Amino acid sequence: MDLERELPGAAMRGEFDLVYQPVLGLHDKRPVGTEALVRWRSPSLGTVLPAELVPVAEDLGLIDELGQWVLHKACRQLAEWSRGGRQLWMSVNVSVTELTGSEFVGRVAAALTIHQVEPDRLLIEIAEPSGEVDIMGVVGQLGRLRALGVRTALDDFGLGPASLAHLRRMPVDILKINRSLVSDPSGWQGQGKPVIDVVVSLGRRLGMEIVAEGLESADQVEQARLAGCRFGQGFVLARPATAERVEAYLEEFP
Ligand code: G
Ligand code: G
Ligand code: MN
Ligand code: NA
Repeated sequence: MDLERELPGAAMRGEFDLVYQPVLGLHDKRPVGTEALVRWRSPSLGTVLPAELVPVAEDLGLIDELGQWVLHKACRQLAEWSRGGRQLWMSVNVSVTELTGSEFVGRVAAALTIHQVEPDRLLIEIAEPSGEVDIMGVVGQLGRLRALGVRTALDDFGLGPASLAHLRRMPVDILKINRSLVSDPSGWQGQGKPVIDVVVSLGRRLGMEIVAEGLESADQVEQARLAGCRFGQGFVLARPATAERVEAYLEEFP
């Protein structure tokens, strides 16, 4: 496949890029952080999204190289946006394969030092683990990240197959409710609301803050706030954008 032929060397050729999607506090609609989302700008294939890129990188053994590039780029950007005392966090997505690699925690520590980023400004997001992964390995690594002072998030919660069994064991600070729960057309009115209410109260009782993802209307934003989600993300609040555009957006919130 073309992807597999082109991917080796893409990092060296400078073809990876990050876009950033702001996360807002739902009480005051101000940005509290941004999430780094990788893009592969391939001259021959066009823009390749992570859903395609990440599995191929894993198959080819290039996921650590990709992940390292993302981590350093995101930390450098965070340091830049934090100058002048701006309090923002940066989310970086990692796959379970990356997280459970033996070098992962050390690499995060190194990136924080190199870019002079306060550990609690970095948020590592992992997708809800599915059945086959080594849960205790995931739990151990998340605990080590937290011991560094880094914050952790469980991404796409509510989408995976074994949510509740794992949730109580996960050392995470933030629960991100997947947009399938949030943007279901019947979501906030009919059967969706009790599901969201229970997820929010479960997360909060476990000591987590809640991010509602995929907010696409003002009504959803208000419902998420009323349901107890402290933070929100979605196209109606702010779309993923280049560093320059996000920088201009942040400037609007002195
Ligand atoms: O940007 P997009 O909506 O296509 O992202 C889809 C998913 O890809 C996100 O939910 C995220 O979990 C994952 N993703 C985005 N950037 C990265 C990355 O740098 N590394 C990994 N492993 N996954 C990413
Ligand atoms: O799984 P993760 O949350 O990391 O995925 C983030 C992806 O979700 C990004 O690729 C982003 O483009 C997408 N996204 C962000 N906000 C919205 C939204 O409001 N609606 C939809 N459909 N996708 C969104
Ligand atoms: Mn994410
Ligand atoms: Na998500």
